[in-house]
Amino acid sequence: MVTLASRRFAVAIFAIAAGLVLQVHAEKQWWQTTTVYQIWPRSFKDSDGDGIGDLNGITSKLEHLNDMGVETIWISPIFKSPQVDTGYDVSDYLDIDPMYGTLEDFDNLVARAKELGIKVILDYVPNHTSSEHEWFKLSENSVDPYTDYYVWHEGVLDANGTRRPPNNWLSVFNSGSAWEWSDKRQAYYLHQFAVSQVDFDLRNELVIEETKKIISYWLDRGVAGLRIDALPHIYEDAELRDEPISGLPVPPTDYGYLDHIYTKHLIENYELVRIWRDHFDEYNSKTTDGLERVMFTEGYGTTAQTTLYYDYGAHIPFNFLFISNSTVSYNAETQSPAEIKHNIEQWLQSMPEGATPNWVIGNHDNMRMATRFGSEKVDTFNFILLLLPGVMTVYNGDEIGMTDTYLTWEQTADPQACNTDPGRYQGYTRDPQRTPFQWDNSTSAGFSTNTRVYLKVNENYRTLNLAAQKAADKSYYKNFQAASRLRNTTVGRDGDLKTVVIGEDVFAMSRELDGHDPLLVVINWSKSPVTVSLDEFSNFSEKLQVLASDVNNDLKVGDTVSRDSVTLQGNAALILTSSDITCSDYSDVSEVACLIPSLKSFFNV
Ligand SMILES: *[C@@H]1O[C@H](CO)[C@@H](O)[C@H](O)[C@H]1NC(C)=O
Ligand SMILES: *[C@@H]1O[C@H](CO)[C@@H](O)[C@H](O)[C@H]1NC(C)=O
Ligand SMILES: *[C@@H]1O[C@H](CO)[C@@H](O)[C@H](O)[C@H]1NC(C)=O
Ligand SMILES: *[C@@H]1O[C@H](CO)[C@@H](O)[C@H](O)[C@H]1NC(C)=O
Ligand SMILES: *[C@@H]1O[C@H](CO)[C@@H](O)[C@H](O)[C@H]1NC(C)=O
Ligand SMILES: *[C@@H]1O[C@H](CO)[C@@H](O)[C@H](O)[C@H]1NC(C)=O
Ligand SMILES: CC(=O)N[C@H]1CO[C@H](CO)[C@@H](O)[C@@H]1O
Ligand SMILES: [Ca+2]
Ligand SMILES: [Ca+2]
Repeated sequence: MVTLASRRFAVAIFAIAAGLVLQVHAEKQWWQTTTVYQIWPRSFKDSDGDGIGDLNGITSKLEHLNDMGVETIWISPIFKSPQVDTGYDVSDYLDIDPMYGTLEDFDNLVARAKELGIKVILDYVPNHTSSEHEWFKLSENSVDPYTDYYVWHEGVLDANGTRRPPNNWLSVFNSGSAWEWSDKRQAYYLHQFAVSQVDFDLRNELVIEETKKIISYWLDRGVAGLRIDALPHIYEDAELRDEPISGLPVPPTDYGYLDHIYTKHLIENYELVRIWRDHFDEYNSKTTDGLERVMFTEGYGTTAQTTLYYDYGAHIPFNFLFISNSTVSYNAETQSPAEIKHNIEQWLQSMPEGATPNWVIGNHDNMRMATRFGSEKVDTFNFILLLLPGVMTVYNGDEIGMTDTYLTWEQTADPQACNTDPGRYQGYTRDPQRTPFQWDNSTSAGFSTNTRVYLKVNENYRTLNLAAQKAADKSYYKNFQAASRLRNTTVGRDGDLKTVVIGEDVFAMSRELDGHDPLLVVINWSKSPVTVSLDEFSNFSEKLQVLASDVNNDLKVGDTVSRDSVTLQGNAALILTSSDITCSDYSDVSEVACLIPSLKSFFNV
């Protein structure tokens, strides 16, 4: 294991040797350059008209995902669950919830995905089970070996004989104490999330063995990896010490009331990731198909806290810097070319040498990308993230610029919001980003034949939908597809990265590799007119040709601009390359120039 100190040293040397250019050329495994598409199964596609998305619905859309350029899908929890927290409360890790289908449906999905070359990743929730899980029922009745599978405590008695929880810990979901009394067991159990999401005691070796069995079970069923949920919350202080008050102006039952020094980011969480990585490695060493199975980890924290998961064996610890930097949410107010550059560099400089970078633009826990940044920035962020080196994770619907849906207090289902009140729920609810996928302008946006669906469809579906964007000459979707094609080239996979801020308003980044066609992304944030020179990118020819442009831009594939004087309209987002390149220079089809004819037909030019 690399220590933090020696790692920083290695990074420093790397930074000096590489100058400002990140060298990323090396032999790569499938997962190091993949695009991960996060599917929220409940609202993706309903195949049987019950108003709830399901596995057969996902299977029916795999071909479409392939066409879009997606190589990996990550499906949020589909396991048996009472659905108190949309499946993040699992009652059987080894079975599929009937509302999503059956194990057979799942096997069909994996088989079809394999035919199309799509990898499947599942969500694994190791922190807690639903209180309806068989293990919890047995634990509550003190049946061995399950007695100590969860965190139990008999509580403490006040002077007047009243019993209360052992400490002041609070639930993440703002419901007050993280401890709940069980009459059966005559003890409190810990729940960092909802009352019915019971925290495991992962200091118990038997529980760790169970986690390994669950991982192997799904790998055996053909998944290419697991995304591990809520890592920072796995271990809590063994001495159960009270947490200090944060001083934030929130009610004392809100999670933010305390400073979580004893229930979050404990070093034991990282040590558990190491145990799992060893398990993955052992599994991989026994397989003969050459497919490396991998572990993605979810842990919101400072960049140092998150990148430390790499050192402990996570293949990809999700990078949320395009969502927030753990203190400040990154949105239309905080964005600027300088911040973009800073975000990119912060991650690259914090991750250990040789690690695979990754970038997340949205997920089911945060406002949609188009709502956070404004619809006019959809192409901007898709171009940047798709053409950065490493893994990009996109949340379903962001590729067509879906926006958050307003839901009333009565329509709200998310426990994190329902535990607050009608005056405050909007600040906590995660439902607006979870409404049905907008496939077309038919009933329920083509998501379901049923007019009654899990969360109401956004009213903008009549114009904002995939079918319309496929039919248009230019659209967010077509731009996503084009950028995905360009990402899937030698330079997109292996090119060195250079990022530049020009003046205050323009962000530009290149991917370059000796002997291969280069790529250049240029973005304009400006409100006041400036014409910029891109001469800093001196390896490009003096005339640059357009490969893709934002939906409001008049520039078309094949149009040329002068490198020393480019005028960009408001919110412009362009992907450019040298104009002197031709496909015949190379025999390799994965060169940018070889894609130009297909990009032209793509945009009908
Ligand atoms: C990437 O390009 C190769 C050809 O170089 C092609 O076979 C493959 O389907 C492409 N993948 C995607 C996701 O577009
Ligand atoms: C017992 O004492 C505690 C404070 O130590 C107080 O919060 C609680 O309300 C008391 N209960 C009763 C029944 O008096
Ligand atoms: C997050 O960003 C804000 C605004 O740019 C900055 O003040 C703060 O220091 C950053 N925090 C971290 C942990 O990087
Ligand atoms: C619905 O979509 C179809 C196909 O995309 C289109 O032909 C039709 O005009 C649309 N109808 C309305 C009312 O927008
Ligand atoms: C430009 O080309 C030179 C010579 O091939 C190379 O050394 C340099 O790294 C390239 N610049 C970038 C930003 O990749
Ligand atoms: C960026 O957009 C603004 C607003 O439309 C425009 O005035 C400005 O000229 C553009 N900047 C560049 C560098 O083209
Ligand atoms: C980003 C993410 O997946 N967050 C999840 C963390 O865990 C809680 C409880 O399992 C979920 O509610 C969140 O959605
Ligand atoms: Ca269904
Ligand atoms: Ca825990």
